Amino acid sequence: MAILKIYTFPDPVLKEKAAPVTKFDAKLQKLVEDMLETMYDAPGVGLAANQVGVLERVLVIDVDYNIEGPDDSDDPNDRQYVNQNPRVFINPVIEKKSGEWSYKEGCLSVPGFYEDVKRFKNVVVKYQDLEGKQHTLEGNELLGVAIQHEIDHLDGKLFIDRLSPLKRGLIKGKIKKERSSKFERSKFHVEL
Ligand code: QAP
Ligand code: CO
Repeated sequence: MAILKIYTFPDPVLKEKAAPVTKFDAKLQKLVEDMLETMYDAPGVGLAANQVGVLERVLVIDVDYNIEGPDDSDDPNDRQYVNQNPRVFINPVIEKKSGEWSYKEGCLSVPGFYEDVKRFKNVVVKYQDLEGKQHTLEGNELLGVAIQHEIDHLDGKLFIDRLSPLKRGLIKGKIKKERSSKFERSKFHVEL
């Protein structure tokens, strides 16, 4: 298993549309294992293949687990993961959607920013597992939001693209300013 690099806004790979998976082989299994490890390490509740630079329709989600350990420790080795419920979705398609629900979303590809996003409260998603077998699952509230947020990634869309132009502009401006100051520090100053 390996922890993969998570691409962040404005990397162009996040704007690409991912292609359907056609081969359910060992390589796909390895990608899913690495994506799960990367999500739990982050930690996050969902990860789409685009976010690790792979343009295939693959998602991992776990909205059920908790991390326990000493509150004062930053050491990942002190973490204890409880109630893990890893879900894998290959070629997911939303079949039914209903209701409205707003949730303060974040994204591992837009670190440090959280905003309310309005989405469907309930979705029914059709997807394949690692063996290529078809399944149908209903997701409500947090799981429903996670499925919609992650499928958006496969279509090249970020949660900030669903905000008002004003909020989106504010966030994009802050990220660009942050990036340029980091660049300046590394290029022109040895010490801080
Ligand atoms: C998508 O998001 C999601 O900014 C997954 O500094 C969002 O795991 C599903 C994260 C809302 C359901 C509801 C974000 C971690 C994780 C950050 C995430 C950060 C560290 C986001
Ligand atoms: Co995301």
